[in-house]
Amino acid sequence: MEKWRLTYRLLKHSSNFDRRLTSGHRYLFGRTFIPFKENFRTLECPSRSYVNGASVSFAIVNGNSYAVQHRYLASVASTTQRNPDFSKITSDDISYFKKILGERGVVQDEEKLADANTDWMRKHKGSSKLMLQPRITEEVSQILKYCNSRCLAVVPQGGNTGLVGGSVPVFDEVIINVGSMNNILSFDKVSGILVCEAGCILENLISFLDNQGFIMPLDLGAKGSCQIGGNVSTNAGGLRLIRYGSLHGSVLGLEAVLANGTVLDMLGTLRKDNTGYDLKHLFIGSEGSLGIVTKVSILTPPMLSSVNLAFLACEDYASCQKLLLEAKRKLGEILSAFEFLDANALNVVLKHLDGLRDPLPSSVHNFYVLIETTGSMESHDKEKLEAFLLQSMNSGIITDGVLAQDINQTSSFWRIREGIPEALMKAGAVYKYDLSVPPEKMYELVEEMRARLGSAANVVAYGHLGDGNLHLNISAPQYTDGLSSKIEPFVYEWTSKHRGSISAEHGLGLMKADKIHYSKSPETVLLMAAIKKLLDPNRILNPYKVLPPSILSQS
Ligand code: FAD
Ligand code: 2HG
Ligand code: ZN
Repeated sequence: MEKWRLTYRLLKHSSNFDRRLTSGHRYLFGRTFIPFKENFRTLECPSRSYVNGASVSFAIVNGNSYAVQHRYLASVASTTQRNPDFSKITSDDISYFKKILGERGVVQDEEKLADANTDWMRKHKGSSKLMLQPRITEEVSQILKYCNSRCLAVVPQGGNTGLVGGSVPVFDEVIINVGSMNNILSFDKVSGILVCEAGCILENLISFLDNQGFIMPLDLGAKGSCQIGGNVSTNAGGLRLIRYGSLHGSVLGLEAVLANGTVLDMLGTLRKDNTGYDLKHLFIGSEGSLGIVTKVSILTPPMLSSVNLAFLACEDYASCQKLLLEAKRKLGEILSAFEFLDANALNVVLKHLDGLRDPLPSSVHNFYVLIETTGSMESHDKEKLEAFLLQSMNSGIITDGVLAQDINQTSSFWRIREGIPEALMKAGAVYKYDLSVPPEKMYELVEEMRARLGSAANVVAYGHLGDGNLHLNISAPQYTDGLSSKIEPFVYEWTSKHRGSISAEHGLGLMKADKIHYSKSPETVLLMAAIKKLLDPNRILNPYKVLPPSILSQS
């Protein structure tokens, strides 16, 4: 069986907006290409461009030296005051950090700090003067112990690809980046359990596993920059969740360092362990507010030989839902991704990313769905997929479609889907919402939003339909108070009314710290605050994020 290998060029944090998140290719493991019946065509391979450029300007709010700088005023960021209990960095502090980390681990270079102070969306900008780069857990422990004793606030940072302002300082917090802790510690082929340090870049892990005949259970557009520690800390979802579940399932163990420097060894490699509370779950998705994740043990699935990708068109949203149901029923265990985008999303990508073209150019469609199957028996998978596509076409659920015929087509289909956030950044200002909504209601919100905003903005919808996760992105020439007030709180109230979640996978960060009550009951939020106070009594870890500062400052 032929096996395709791709050379990935990783480029982390190049300057300004040219941050490369992914090679633009997806790994394909011994692909089979399925020719399909009359209705499905083959496609010529377009060239690709991976530049993530955007020339947007900041609407910076300049108050006193601790004013928060951000691009629009619709979040907790606009009202946050620096916690006066926090100390400011002194030369003695710098000397101490140099003593434990050496010169190399203490970054004061302005250019590097400018990058580390600014989030991927260019919406949030801190003013930290110090980034620390530990190489081993003991150093993380010493840093936190010291910061806790000095009451120096810190922000844990991974690849800085987060989309909710969680990974950058709000004021002058010390940035702790574990990117230098990037060793793979062990891999067990029989169990498929990988143990690695938190700073490993996701794409490097994918590459490592590729050589072992395994895959990572998560995959996302930011894989070229994001780190596994960041993925765990945000409980990242991505494109494979429908098949392999969330990180709460595949992360088997963790090592984390608490605010006072205590190292919690929870780095189990067992599938089953019911000895008391499973505390690792507190750190999965806690966005650096409870501790710094330093090591991860994760269950990885074996690479299967037959992978297929179809790019399909549906005329209405109801058909997308029917297609999902049918895909679950008919494709069953081989279904590995079910992603959707609407016509506005496709148009933004085609307009702003070079080298891509409409896979179904003969007519305009309202919705597009990518269906990926992954299985172990080519003939079986092929038969299943062909029967499913033919039936969907005959019943009118899909109106057009194309099956990837080679690795280039597969890459370009995925590039269309994964490139949407990047294309939107190039288009101008973008208001981003990441919602879990009952799938049958999901597109009603999009239509209501379009009616509210009229021609003032381009309302774009896409996401992980198979997981009930809508990415509602509102693109406009610039951020304005008028637009913000038409979107919020409406979007949160609507989501809450339908018992949805205001953060399906990106977290709360700074952007939604004061919005948590839309998705969590007051009692739950109070318990979270109590846990935070227990683990981090001085609140030095990622302050102003995740929980409303007003609740944490009570009592
Ligand atoms: P960062 O952005 O650096 O940090 C994110 C949060 O985790 C911060 O609160 C930070 O304080 C904390 N953190 C980071 N490292 C640690 C650590 N070692 N210990 C404790 N806390 C830590 N998300 C999805 O869920 N699904 C997607 O499909 C997806 N696609 C994306 C596509 C693009 C183009 C981009 C830009 C982002 C995407 N994201 C997606 C959002 C983002 O959450 C993920 O990229 C990723 O999980 C963040 O990892 P990171 O290493 O960049 O973390
Ligand atoms: C994706 O699925 C990411 O592409 C990013 O989660 C979504 O930018 C967004 O809104
Ligand atoms: Zn997503």
